[in-house]
Amino acid sequence: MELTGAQIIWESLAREGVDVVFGYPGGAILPAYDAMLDYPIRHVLVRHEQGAVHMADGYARASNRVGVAIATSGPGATNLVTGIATAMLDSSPVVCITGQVHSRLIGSDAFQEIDITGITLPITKHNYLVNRAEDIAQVLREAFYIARSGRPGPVLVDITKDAQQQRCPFVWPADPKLPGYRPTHTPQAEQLADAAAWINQAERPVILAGHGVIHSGATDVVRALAERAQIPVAMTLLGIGGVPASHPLNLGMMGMHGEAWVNTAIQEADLLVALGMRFDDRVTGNTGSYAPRARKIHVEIDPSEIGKNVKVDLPLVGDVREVVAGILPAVVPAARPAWLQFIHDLKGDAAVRSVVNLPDSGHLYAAHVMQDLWHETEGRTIVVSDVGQHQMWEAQYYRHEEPRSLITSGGLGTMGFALPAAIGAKLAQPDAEVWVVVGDGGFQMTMAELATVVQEQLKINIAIIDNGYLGMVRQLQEFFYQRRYAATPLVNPDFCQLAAAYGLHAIRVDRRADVRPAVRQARALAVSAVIDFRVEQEDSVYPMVPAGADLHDMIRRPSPIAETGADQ
Ligand SMILES: Cc1ncc(C[n+]2csc(CCOP(=O)(O)OP(=O)(O)O)c2C)c(N)n1
Repeated sequence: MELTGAQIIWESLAREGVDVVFGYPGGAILPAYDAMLDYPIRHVLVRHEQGAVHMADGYARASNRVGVAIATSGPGATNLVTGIATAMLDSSPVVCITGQVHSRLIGSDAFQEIDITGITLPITKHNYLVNRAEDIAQVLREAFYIARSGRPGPVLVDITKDAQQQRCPFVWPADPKLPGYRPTHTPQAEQLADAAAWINQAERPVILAGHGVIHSGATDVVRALAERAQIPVAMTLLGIGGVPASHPLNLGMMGMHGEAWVNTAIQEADLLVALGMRFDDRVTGNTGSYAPRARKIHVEIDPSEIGKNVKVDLPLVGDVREVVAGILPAVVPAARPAWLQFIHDLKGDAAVRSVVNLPDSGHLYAAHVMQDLWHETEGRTIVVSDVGQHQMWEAQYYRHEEPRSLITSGGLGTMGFALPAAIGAKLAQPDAEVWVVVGDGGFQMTMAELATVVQEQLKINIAIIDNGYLGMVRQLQEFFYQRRYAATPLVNPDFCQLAAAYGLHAIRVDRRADVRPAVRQARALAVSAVIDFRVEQEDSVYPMVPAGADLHDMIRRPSPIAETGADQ
């Protein structure tokens, strides 16, 4: 069959099982848009191309399928950059298709010509410039394979306008033909046996569960390992949901804003079993003093992560699910009462300090909102959080039971991620309840996508944690810059009027007693709702490990007495 390059794009996407793409048109991609009308693939018109990639990314994270974003050349392509980098840092499988100027104009600084493959080289897993229609199917076949295999990541395919217009025979390649790309590895049997032996010998082991646990669908085997050997599990931000929050061995989040008992357990451990995580600096603090008593087993699909940040004693390169399944048979059941009791005792102290356990002072704290949202929804929604203090409070107080139920930008920490990513998540899981948890700063970065919510008739609930500041930066200024609030106070629009302008339902909440009724109301509505939670303006996230400090060197919440006093 003879087709245009533009038609081949859609034929290829259909063969890859794509049901929705997120995009924004322009001249260089117009042949593809024109051809799109003849294919039964849903196109979501975004309001800014950054939103398109975040949507594709949110779609991928919610579903384990490849998300697709489309943009035109020049500014359309450059607007994708932050979204691509976000997907890269969090290993999210996304394919971006951009239009490029006519191949004869390349290199001439033609109107809307930009070297997007050059620009995105370091932030894509791979990218392509295609200038012949007959290469499009093969390249897209490869792009999808690369995006989803091994350690997933974004792939960009830049297609010249003439390649979209040319006609050629369409042949769907049987395989991606990438002889130099070997994304899967299997550890040797002796290594698996060593790992089991180390686990059996350990007295104070901790499992560190990262995003890879969720990517590889390893929840059940990780849980089996934890239960059989009674190993407590600490999670990275992106590992949340990998083990149910209600599981007795789930410790919670580790790292800069991890609870004190989690970080203390890591520092006291004699064995760390790191699964699909990469010892990011937000997780380790000072690597020189990180888990000094622990031998370290690192299970990781990407060999370049082994030994990158932390010296590892036993590397196991492979898929987390397969590796843990390989270790399990030789793991001997254990009880470890002393170790578990030690950690249990640490938790008591934290509960006393927690703001949600203080008497109601009449002030609304973001932690209250998170805890009440969790209670109302029973931890069964998809929460898409943005970046900042609210992101950490969400991670601390919303207790996730399921993998893929927390979607957030971890590695790049991209403000503006949440609303568009939630749109993608909702399209990937139409039956799921989706909540956006976003700061008043981050919301304003991509709030134009409210129009996309309306145009696509989506039901999403948006909780703005409105503290009148770029809160996380204000916190840094409070702790380390003598409260000199340079460029962090925000003058905001009236978010309720803004929501109403889009035809959405708006609720304002400034008392704790009103949180749960507002959540109930939002859930009951057919239309999307925006809740403006006016929270304490100068609250801080505790504990906090200052950047580069020792993991055990945490700033703790001031004592409850001082806290209550400050409230009055
Ligand atoms: C695109 C982008 N720009 C700047 C930052 C730096 N940054 C990290 S958190 C933060 C403040 C976020 O404020 P807000 O969205 O109101 O959330 P809050 O911390 O108050 O919960 C800033 C500016 C960032 N992460 N992303």
